[in-house]
Amino acid sequence: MYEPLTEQKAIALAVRLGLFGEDALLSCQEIGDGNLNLVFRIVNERTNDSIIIKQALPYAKVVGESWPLTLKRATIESQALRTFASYVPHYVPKVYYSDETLAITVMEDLSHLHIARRGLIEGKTFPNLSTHIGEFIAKTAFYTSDFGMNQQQKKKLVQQFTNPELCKITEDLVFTDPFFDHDTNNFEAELRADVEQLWQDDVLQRETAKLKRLFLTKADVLLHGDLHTGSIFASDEETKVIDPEFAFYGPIGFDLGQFFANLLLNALSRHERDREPLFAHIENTWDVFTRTFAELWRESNEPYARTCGVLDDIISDALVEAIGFAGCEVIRRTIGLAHVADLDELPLERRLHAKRHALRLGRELIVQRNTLTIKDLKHLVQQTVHV
Ligand code: SR1
Ligand code: MG
Repeated sequence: MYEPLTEQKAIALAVRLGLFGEDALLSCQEIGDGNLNLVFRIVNERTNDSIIIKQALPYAKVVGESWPLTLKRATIESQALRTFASYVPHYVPKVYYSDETLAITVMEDLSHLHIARRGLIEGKTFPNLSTHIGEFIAKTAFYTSDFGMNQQQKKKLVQQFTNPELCKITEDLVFTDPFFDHDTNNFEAELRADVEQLWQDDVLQRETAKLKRLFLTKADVLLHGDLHTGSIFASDEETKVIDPEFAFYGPIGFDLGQFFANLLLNALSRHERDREPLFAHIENTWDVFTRTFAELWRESNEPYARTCGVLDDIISDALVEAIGFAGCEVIRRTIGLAHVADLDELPLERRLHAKRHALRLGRELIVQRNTLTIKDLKHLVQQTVHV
């Protein structure tokens, strides 16, 4: 039977599973600060060994019990972590145990690392972040695509990772609600005029509808599905991707776009002179992604691997998608239901300025996505500054 764990019950579960030695002295704290789940950290006080038990709640914690949410997402998450681990074990936490009924995943504790979002807000640079995330996205994308995997096996994975309820959240919160006067939206009263202008923008809506359709229909690669900087643990040396409960087969540019957007949002929260590390991370992510993907492509059995232009088309489509998806993510994190601390923690005047900037930037990313290069993103930030 499913029941939400308490700290005591989480300890009892860890004991029952034999995850610590018999003489362990266990303590537990619920440390979840995300929108959806409970996260228990259990420590053996004698040895300092620790584990994480993550449990899905049957509703969205950020809203409350009025928003029911499938427990199946815990199974999607543990299966995605295991699938990613088969390609990039160094970039995901180890999964020790999972239970579909209890909706739990027991995994490696990464508390020695920082949540990348919090670290970036505090001014950390995480010098390897983009190299690691570029490699993570390239390898997971390539190996789960029809280029890196047997076609029959891929079709089975597409079925396994059909994730309709969590995809619906993204369809609504990222691709729809922020572009209309919807009651899930949440923004400062001072932004109303800017937001209403966006709601009346036919060009923007038409282009966003195209991106939403891609998200709904293009089963290209297994995606993390929610790859913002709060889904990444990092230090100067290490990077680990967590929380793939939104995993599904979708367009190759989606994870890239969400990652770019969250770096851009952090850039907008900073003074101009401090933004360069974020732009450098965006360009390096793209560089590592394209180089890694191209190496795998060249070594593959894909019959078209040596046909001139085929890889170039895949890469250029991925960039157009990534830039467009980044625009949607920038806008929804500014006026939609789920915000980012990078902007929300700014004092009011700076926050309003940064959010107006974000709305203009998000729009241009979506509308101009077909003609922008990766280096243009930095210039677009400069051009869309609100005056
Ligand atoms: C109701 S869930 C809101 C957001 O939190 C998750 O992390 C996803 O980004 C989702 O859109
Ligand atoms: Mg999450």
